Amino acid sequence: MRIEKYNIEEHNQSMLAEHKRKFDFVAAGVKNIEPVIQKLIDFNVAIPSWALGTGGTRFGRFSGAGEPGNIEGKMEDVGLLHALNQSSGAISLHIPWDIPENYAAIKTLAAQLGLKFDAMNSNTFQDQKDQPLSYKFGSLQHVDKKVRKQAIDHNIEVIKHGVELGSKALTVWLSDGSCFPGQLNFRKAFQNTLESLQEIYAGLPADWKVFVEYKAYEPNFYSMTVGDWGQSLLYANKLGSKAYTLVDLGHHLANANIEQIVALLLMEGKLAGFHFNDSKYGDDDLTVGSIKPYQLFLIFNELVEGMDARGMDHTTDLGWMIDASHNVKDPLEDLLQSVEAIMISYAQALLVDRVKLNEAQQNNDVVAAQEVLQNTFRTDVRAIVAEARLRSGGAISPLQLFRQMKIREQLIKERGTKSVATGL
Ligand code: LRH
Ligand code: MN
Repeated sequence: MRIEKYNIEEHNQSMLAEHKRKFDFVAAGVKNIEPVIQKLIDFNVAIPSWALGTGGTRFGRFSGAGEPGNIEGKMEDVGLLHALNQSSGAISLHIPWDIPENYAAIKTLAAQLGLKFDAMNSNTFQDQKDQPLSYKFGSLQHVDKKVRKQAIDHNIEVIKHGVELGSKALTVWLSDGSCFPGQLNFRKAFQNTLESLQEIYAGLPADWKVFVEYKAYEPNFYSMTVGDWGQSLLYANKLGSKAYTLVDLGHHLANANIEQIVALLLMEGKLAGFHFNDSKYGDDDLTVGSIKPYQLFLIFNELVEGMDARGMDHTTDLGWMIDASHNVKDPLEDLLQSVEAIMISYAQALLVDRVKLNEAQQNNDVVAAQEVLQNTFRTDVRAIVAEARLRSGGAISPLQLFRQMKIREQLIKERGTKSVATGL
């Protein structure tokens, strides 16, 4: 199914008066609002192909209905999100969950839906049915060179798919590690992984990047061979200028100061970008901004400050991706909420009075510094985000229109209740 322009226009017409009242109120309090709106219009978040169906845990999965059963259906769903919010114009594929059979047809469909192909994701954390060697004891770290070769070849194959589709980056997340003390020689595991990544790096086209994603634990529960930002940065620095560190918000130990990690990776020019989600305990992959919205704002505050300090392009110089899993929500509604939370935090970070903040920091005026940030965090910018959507042809309230148009019901009519999306 497709959302037509008139669907959006009818919705916006019915919401316009209320929206204008709210927008005029908040705009009155913002100096120089036009560049902020333009930045919001230009900003896009990539949608993970593995998060368009219902997720689950080891304790169970309560399947949803009308899920996309193939890559074309997944692209259609991302196209629906993008039609509604004009901020989801890219899809991030995971191989082998989404192997593109016919590149030309997939690219034509992407063009029709206004979608680009963001970073490609390899998968050496599962054994495929016809796979000769198992990744039970790791992949790029494995003590057996044959297993490492198998994993390297898979990553090279993923790059090939990406080149055909116009992607410009490979994300490598490794479940490699150990579950018990003594199981692994940490130094050898690091060196095997580095050597393997160097072979993958050598296979990167000149204009590509490789994103090294770290994670503190799960599925290994004693050590992970890319366990934190320091280890990922060690790999990225040893690999070369095309290697960067990817920050998945759910991959930290409790109470980690992620905004400080972001500030330092940016300072080093080694920040790849993000897998946005939220969590209260572990890698819960919950809706962005649903548990710790202030942390998300503080991360965007460091991003805007750090990117502007380096003259970076907010839209293109970092990878903006969601990585979430939906156990109890409709996947598309969950993703609409996540994109909205990201746009709100970005808008607030763009409104921070950096002159006043810098002054307070220079005067060690701790109270004034906190007031600058919290005044902005407590500013309701939703009408500014909606105005950016309105001007770029999106819906003033994407979630409301998704429900008013009964889109899930229409997808169920088209796909039935049994279709299951590959992914987590
Ligand atoms: C690992 C991870 C990684 C993906 C996977 C689906 O936890 O965040 O980014 O490959 O989720
Ligand atoms: Mn991730």
